[in-house]
Amino acid sequence: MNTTNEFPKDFLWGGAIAANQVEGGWNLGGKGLSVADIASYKPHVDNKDYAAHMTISTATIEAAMADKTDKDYPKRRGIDFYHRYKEDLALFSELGFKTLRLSIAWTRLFPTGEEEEPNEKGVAFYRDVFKEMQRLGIKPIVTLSHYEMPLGLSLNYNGWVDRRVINDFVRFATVCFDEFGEYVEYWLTFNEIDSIHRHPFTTAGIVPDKCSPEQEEQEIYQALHHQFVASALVTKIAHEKNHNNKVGCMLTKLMTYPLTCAPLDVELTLKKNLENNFYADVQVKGEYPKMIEKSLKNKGINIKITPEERQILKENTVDFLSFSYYMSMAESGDPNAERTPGNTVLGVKNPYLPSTDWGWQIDPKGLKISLIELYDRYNVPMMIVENGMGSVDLIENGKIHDPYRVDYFKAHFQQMKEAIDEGVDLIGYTSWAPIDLVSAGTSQMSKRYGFIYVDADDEGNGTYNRFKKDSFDWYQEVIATNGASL
Ligand code: BGP
Repeated sequence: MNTTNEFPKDFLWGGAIAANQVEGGWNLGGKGLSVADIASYKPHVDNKDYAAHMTISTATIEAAMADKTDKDYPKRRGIDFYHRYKEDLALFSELGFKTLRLSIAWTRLFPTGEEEEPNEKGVAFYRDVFKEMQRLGIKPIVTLSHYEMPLGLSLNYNGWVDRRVINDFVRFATVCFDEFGEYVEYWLTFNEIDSIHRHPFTTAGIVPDKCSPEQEEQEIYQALHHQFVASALVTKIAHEKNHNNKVGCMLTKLMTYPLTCAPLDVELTLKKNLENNFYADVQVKGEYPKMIEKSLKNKGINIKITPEERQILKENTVDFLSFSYYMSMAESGDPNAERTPGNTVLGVKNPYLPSTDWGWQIDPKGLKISLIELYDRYNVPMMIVENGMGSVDLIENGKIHDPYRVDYFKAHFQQMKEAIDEGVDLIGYTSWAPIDLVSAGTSQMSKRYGFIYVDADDEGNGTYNRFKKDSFDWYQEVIATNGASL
């Protein structure tokens, strides 16, 4: 057993961002509107996590489309990565990044999603980004779809509910492999594919009022199935284009504990964890788990799956598994068990764990447990592609003291190291997010994750200048020593 803190040689240390949360330039270079561009932020409204999508309707979409400003739409502004990417990549390089996970905005390449040929300016933008990364020795991990589906496909097809969208995605992904293949080896198909249940619009372009309430569950599962098939098809194409391409799936790891050892709590927890693993089961093992199929049938949900599609899933499994990990939660048979905002929207509050300012319960040990559980179940290389802590940071004279962030990461890294020492094949880690960006769930800027502070507020005021937080030096040292400094 390796007794030093050093991580495996060639461990991919880095950070993760998504186009719609950083780029801005929402209407530049021929870019079309994506579902992210209509996510609004209204100050003083209780804009809690996962609430935003619930207010989406055909009417709010139409109002957002008529508004040509970015005033109420922070994701249209991002952090201006579109213009400042060289400066940001230089900072990531100074951190010592071996890798950067980023996404390609589908609408920069295909503004409505249905064009036959890609938008050249969009292609040129990403080529420039990848060239700069290559110059700096930072390997990209590219997410093909990170909550930024073309709004046109959402409006015209109700997003992934319509199987024709598979072809649009395959065309987009093929262009990405052709145009950027010389720079990219690691690809992820869908960010947090399981989140279709929590925010169907953001994840899959499903407009709630286009489905009847009785049909909604059915439509969501059908849309998910189309994403599974699309993921398998592009995995096939990636492998055919270049045998060095490695494609991964991406799961929100929602580690759940029984609140007590009452057998009912244990049973409910087991079921929750089986449901959470279902998405990786299909993509890593290549088939729907039998018990999931049965439970869907029991709920009256009948996904249309052709024999050809089953074969596509079976023959084109992913090369590695990636996941996001922010928190864990508990489950209980007691309907009065405490549920509070934050992660506990998804479960019950765990009395043993502290929470972030946004109520997400901090649980480093849960990361180790997740790694062991997932590796034992799937036996493929793994990457943690999101992990971090949203907090309110204060800047004074250009300095940001964030010891809480260091504590958070340190505790998680130690648990990762223990899992590796116990045999887990963990090949990379990208923090969410190395630089402050617009929150996916709340559209806030003030929910800050970075080692780098961005001078912008929730309304978009500020210079957008970048400042290194104290945690910047700390992460730099961790990477430079490959974990030995922990
Ligand atoms: C994940 C998303 C990210 C990211 C992160 C933090 O679910 O993949 O895009 O934003 O969560 O969430 P939030 O931004 O809501 O704090």
